[in-house]
Amino acid sequence: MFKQKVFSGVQPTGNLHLGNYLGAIKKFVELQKSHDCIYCVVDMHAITVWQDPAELPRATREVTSAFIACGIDPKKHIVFNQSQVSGHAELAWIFNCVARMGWLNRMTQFKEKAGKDRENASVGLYVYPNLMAADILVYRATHVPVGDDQKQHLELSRDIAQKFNNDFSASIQAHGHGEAFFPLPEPLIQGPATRVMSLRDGAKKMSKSEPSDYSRINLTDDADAIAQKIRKAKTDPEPLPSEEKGLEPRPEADNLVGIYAALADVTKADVLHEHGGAQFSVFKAALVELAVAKLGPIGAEMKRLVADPAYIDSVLADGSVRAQALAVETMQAVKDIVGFIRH
Ligand code: AQP
Repeated sequence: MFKQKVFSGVQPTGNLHLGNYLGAIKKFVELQKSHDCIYCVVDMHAITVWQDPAELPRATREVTSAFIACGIDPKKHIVFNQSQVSGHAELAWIFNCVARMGWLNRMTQFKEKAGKDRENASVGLYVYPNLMAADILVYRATHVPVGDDQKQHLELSRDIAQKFNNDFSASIQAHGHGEAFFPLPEPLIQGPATRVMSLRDGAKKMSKSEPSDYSRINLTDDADAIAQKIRKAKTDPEPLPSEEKGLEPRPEADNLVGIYAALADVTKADVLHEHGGAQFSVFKAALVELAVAKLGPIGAEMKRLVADPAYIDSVLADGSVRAQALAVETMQAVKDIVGFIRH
């Protein structure tokens, strides 16, 4: 009933890392072959926590350059920054009135990010998932490639779409939109690296905001930095197991095997078939070689692209115009459905 369409976003909040690449951007690239795709630099999400206005444009261009360097084609698909398409904020407001407090109170990311100082967190951080639902649904997107950490937010997006469809059912039909106006967007969370962990602690997610740079591989790291970080990555003294089951009680080993598998486009079982029984010194050397071969060209291309901000800005401007045209169409229908008079 709904045309298949892909939407996803990345926040311009700091160092893009291997988790962002394997959990999200690499999938974005693959989906271009089979779907119409819209990829967004979500600058409005970024300001839910303080961002230096002098730094935000650089970070926005860096994410855009990563999209392109990883292989996203901004001509065939749409690449833009969220703040330039007003439909995101407009639909988010309507969703603020659809989503329930009880739903948002269950969001674990808010609890983690607000920490103990909840009273001092921005209201934007609290309603972040409503804006995320609006990002997806303003294009009536059906599929959303994300890392495992976004699963709960995607479930909330589906709940919001469902409640909107139910609450406004009569009006949706009266305006000729059939049974349901919004699709229930499906998360695409697949493969061996949906949750890449810190290189220093197998229990923590690899993250942009972690103070230790040794916890992550940044997409702009050069070969020496990649090699050093992998060599210093925390491991245990045992050799690699030959079966996946043997990784279960060993989060650091599991993480490195998952990274290897995702970079090589094979399964963890394939990696263990080849490297089972190897000492970490040997396996890490193979991982360094693979990571440098895969990430080196991306980092070099990102550096080349960020040196040309006029080109990056032209990509975002072009994408914003095309995204705006799609979002306006949805918002006109939404305003009719909700009962707003349009002039
Ligand atoms: N460690 C990860 N493993 C797999 N996927 C990940 N993603 C993030 N971290 C991992 C996925 O990357 C996409 C973009 O993430 P984001 O920038 O929108 O938000 P984030 O999750 O807040 O990123 P960070 O690095 O974790 O930032 P901080 O440190 O601020 O919390 C999303 O699809 C996300 O799932």
